[in-house]
Amino acid sequence: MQLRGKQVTVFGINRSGVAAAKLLRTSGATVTVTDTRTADTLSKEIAELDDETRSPYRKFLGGHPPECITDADFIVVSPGVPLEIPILCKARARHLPILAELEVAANLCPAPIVAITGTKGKSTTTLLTAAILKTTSRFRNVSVTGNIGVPLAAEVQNITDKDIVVIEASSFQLESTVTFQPKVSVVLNLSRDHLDRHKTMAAYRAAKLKITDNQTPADWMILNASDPTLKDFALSTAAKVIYFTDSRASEASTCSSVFRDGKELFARWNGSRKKVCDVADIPLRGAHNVQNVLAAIAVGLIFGATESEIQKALQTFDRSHPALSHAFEPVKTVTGVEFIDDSKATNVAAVKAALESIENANTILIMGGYDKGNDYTPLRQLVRERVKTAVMLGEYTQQIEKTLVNITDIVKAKTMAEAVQLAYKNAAPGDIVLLSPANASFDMYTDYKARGADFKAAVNALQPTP
Ligand code: UMA
Repeated sequence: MQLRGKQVTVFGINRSGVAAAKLLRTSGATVTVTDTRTADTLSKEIAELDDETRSPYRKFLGGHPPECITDADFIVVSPGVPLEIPILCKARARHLPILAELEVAANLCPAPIVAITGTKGKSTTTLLTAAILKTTSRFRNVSVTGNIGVPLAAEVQNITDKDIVVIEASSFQLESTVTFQPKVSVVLNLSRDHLDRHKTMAAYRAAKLKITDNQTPADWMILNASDPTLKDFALSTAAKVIYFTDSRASEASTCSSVFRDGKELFARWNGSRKKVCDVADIPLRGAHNVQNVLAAIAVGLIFGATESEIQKALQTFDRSHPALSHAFEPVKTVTGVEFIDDSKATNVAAVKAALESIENANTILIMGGYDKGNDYTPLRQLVRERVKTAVMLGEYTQQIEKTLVNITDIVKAKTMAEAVQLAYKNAAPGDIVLLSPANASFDMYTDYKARGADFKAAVNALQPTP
């Protein structure tokens, strides 16, 4: 990608936008930045941007006026900027390329890339994959970037061809890629999410599928054979396909695969079958995490990880990474009632996975939040079997209530403290209280972390029943 002498406008001045602007400028481009937020709410980001010996960036704040793209050769968008805003529609009409921060950064990346996407499990699989690759000591450094929190643009200048990069790739990032070509792509699963942004499942799916657009037969694509919605992904890739599945089903297939057989995980690799590890080696709770581990093992095997290296990586896995907080995280047991924080479950599929992992018929489920166009019907059966009370949190729970009416007891709470107290009141020793909202948090909180922190605080404030 030729950047020297180019005029580029970066949309969004947050982590991705700041990193992209700095990278573009260092690479010789002249950069304009623009954000709908005003200067007073952007003081930290502006300080980070302009804290250089060079002249300040040209900025358009408090909106995106037409002048912000007048001179641009192309546009770089932050993941959080929807592509359908009027100024970007105008830019498209003028045939101005609109590129993701990921597209620009990956273009400048000298190391092989493993890109991991899916509706749920991306962060966990990214960390598991990085842990396995680190244990092999085949790379000078394993860099973990993307949706997990650090944009690739912020890291790419420190990356060499002796390293490897593991990227958690969201649909928002993939949507505006053009030449992005990971050495290994991983698609964990696909279910309804982010329809407020993508509008249709077809568009969401198309954004995810971009992960393999430029892969060739020298690359690999790892697919979840247990997810029927991914069946025809294999038809859309030129890469070698490897399946993973939490059942033995794919053993019969002729492709290489990684699978579960009872209490053990196996690989069918280069024509032979080998045991990789025990399910008991998996450091995280829940059936969905078996799938995440299987996907990470497949990546490890591609890069030559041995069984003992994989076992060591799993046994020494660091669970303290912030991305693992609020993801089915046990908080505390109060008078025999266990409280689990799954605030990161911002879609229906994640709640389904949580309930499948619990297998406790006496669960009190706290749900609610900003609805991204969810369909809650896939939860009906599990809720009938496992949820004795559903606590509706916040103002926007009408759709959930409509779906779950007559299936379980429904109670309503205005605040998290009230929701936790109600849940505790409805629980008996041996029951589980699960915060697994199925929705984004923006109705009441800045993000899912703030929501999870509020849940933990409310749980910690509970007084044990004498
Ligand atoms: N903005 C505009 N115009 C608009 C809309 C927004 O200027 O029309 C501005 C906003 O005011 C804001 C910026 O654009 O300043 C948007 O920033 P951003 O949301 O892209 O923020 P970043 O800090 O760059 O975070 C992004 C990802 N955010 C989103 O995808 C929404 C982070 O994922 C990611 O960790 C980070 O890049 C680093 O790669 C977060 C996320 O919520 C965790 N992701 C979604 C998810 O996981 O469900 C996809």
